[in-house]
Amino acid sequence: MRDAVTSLIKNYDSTGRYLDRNALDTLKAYFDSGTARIQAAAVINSNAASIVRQAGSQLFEEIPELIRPGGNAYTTRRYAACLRDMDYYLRYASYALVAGSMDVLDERVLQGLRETYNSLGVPIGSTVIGIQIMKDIVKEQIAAAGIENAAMVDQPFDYMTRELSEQDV
Ligand code: CYC
Repeated sequence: MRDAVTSLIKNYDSTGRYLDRNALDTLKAYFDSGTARIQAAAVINSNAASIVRQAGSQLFEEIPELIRPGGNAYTTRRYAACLRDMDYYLRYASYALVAGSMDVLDERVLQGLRETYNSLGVPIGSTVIGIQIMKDIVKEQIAAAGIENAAMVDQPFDYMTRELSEQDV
């Protein structure tokens, strides 16, 4: 599992180069955004349960078929599995934000997920909508907390969305 710093070092080390201007600019941008990343993670951590609950309600309001008989989130077991999955996405998004790298998402969340979802009939389009709803709620709360320069918050949510939706060619 890598973060912004270890991925950069790995790249330079593999070709035996000293850190050049580009590398230093990348590092500087990462460290400059450090406080905002940590503040964003703090907002997520202290509101996680309510973010998941609110996003779930909004998702089932937008796509009520999910919780009707025949829907993938119908029965309390599957309803709970869906909220649990949303909680996974939120928690791992907070890790990726702090790491400044999407590597943790590839390694811990996305690997094999599409195949699992397809085999269980979990609708990917609806999952993507759920992830985007969480992103919007998180962004609202971050703005309300007065955290500036938090543009990076979109990244992990958009990354999971994109990777989940990607079709095999
Ligand atoms: C199931 N979600 C699962 C399963 C996995 C994950 C592995 C199958 C095993 C199980 O039921 O626990 C996902 N597991 C993960 C992820 C990680 C992991 C991401 C990384 C930490 O370890 N159904 C819907 C909604 C959506 C949903 C759109 C919620 C957004 O209609 C989710 N996921 C959902 C449901 C199941 C599931 C309902 C149960 C499906 C079933 O058993 O029939």
